[in-house]
Amino acid sequence: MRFERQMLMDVKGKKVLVVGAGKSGLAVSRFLSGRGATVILADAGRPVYPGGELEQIQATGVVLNFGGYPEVKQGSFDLVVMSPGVPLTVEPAVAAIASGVALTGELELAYHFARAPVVAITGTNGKTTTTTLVGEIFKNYGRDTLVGGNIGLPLVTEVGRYAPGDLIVAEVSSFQLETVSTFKPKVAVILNITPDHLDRHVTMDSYIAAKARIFSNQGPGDYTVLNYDDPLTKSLGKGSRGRVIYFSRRREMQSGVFVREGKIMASLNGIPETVCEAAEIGIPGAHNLENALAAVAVAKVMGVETACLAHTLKSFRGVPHRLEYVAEINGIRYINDSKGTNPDAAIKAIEAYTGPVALIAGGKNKGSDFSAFAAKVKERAKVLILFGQCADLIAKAANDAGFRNILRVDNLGEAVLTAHRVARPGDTVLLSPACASWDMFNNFEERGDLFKEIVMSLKT
Ligand code: UMA
Repeated sequence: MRFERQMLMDVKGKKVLVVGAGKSGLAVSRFLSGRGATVILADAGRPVYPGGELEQIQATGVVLNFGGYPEVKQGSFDLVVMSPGVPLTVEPAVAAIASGVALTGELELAYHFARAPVVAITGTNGKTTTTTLVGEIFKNYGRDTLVGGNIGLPLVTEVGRYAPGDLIVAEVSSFQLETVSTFKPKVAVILNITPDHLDRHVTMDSYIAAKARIFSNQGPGDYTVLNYDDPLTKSLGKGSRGRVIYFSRRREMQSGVFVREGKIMASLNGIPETVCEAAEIGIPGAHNLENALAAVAVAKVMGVETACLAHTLKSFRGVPHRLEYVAEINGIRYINDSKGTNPDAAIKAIEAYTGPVALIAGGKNKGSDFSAFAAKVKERAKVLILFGQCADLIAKAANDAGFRNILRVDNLGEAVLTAHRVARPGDTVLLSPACASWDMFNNFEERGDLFKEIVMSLKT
């Protein structure tokens, strides 16, 4: 990835191509045009925005190039900024790399303007919950904290408002990490790595390599927080030049964050300290305990007082679309886990509940293998209700695992009504699709919001 630091800091008069006109591309375009760059915002599709956003962005002088990309060659652009969802195999990226035009992404750009220390959090699952929790911990501790990144708020939008004494807590994705070059968070967290986004990264090795870029520029004054229980993540520790802090929910450690006799313990300077009872944390499931342990590690290395930290761990109730309690109707609990967009996340969601589960799943396939998911369905679900593009693939995996109670429907509305019909008091109806939403929805939020709306309509 070639770019010059000076170029990012001083874009006045520079010609910049922004690729992808979603949230990230719009934010980058506004930011750069506000700093005097000539911005061409390109998109392979023809995005539609609500409420005059298109006109607003044009009014800032940004030139739109929708339905394809302009040609990139030496001299045509000074800089190309990629949106995270656009792969580096698209024409403008390939041409920029081949012709020596500087290329970067929104995360790297935002980092150049960050004055506050950055805590960056990645992982296949749990990123959003952990990022939000860490943000809450710092806010409750009285630090002005920007919570953003892959969570839905492009950092570049707000980064300039935060002073050196403040804090930036960034959820970062493997897509965003692909285009970083000098990004150097004070604390880098990898929660876990299981197969995901293989349609984009192609191999596990390249997915892991993208994740590991989160700490690749760290030095001795920085911290790398890693999950000791996740073999892939643990093994990355030897590659960090920062101080590695492990967390584990399975084993006690001399140094790190772990659980002893049901208590969350932090031992970072050789003296173990009790934070709170593991059972007291406000978010359900073993995977959420791991998220909480990671948050404890971050808070401790950044000097948060234990009493304040414990208070937030107990009061934090999670994030929308992640094991989100929606309603209880006739003794049946409805849970929205629309953010369960890969098999591993859906497995963890199923495991978080005792009692029979009516599971709603399906959507856009990201190249996932559904065999472990199907085995968990066989073990814990009473019925599997499938819709969307990869319903066939999941049905086959479930069948192969010996699970027969599979119901096929055409859409989410039918799925909820079917679940409502077959569930009994004491059951949990769980939307945890194990797939992306993009075959039928713009994003997982839209899918989750519709689920909640339909469930609430059952109440009346
Ligand atoms: N597009 C192209 N060419 C392509 C592909 C897409 O022009 O080859 C265009 C599309 O037509 C569309 C635009 O690119 O108009 C979308 O760009 P984008 O996919 O980067 O989406 P944004 O709206 O900019 O949102 C991105 C992140 N999306 C992805 O990484 C897919 C959001 O993460 C993030 O919240 C946002 O930036 C702000 O930082 C979402 C996500 O699903 C939540 N992330 C993945 C995940 O969590 O698993 C990584």
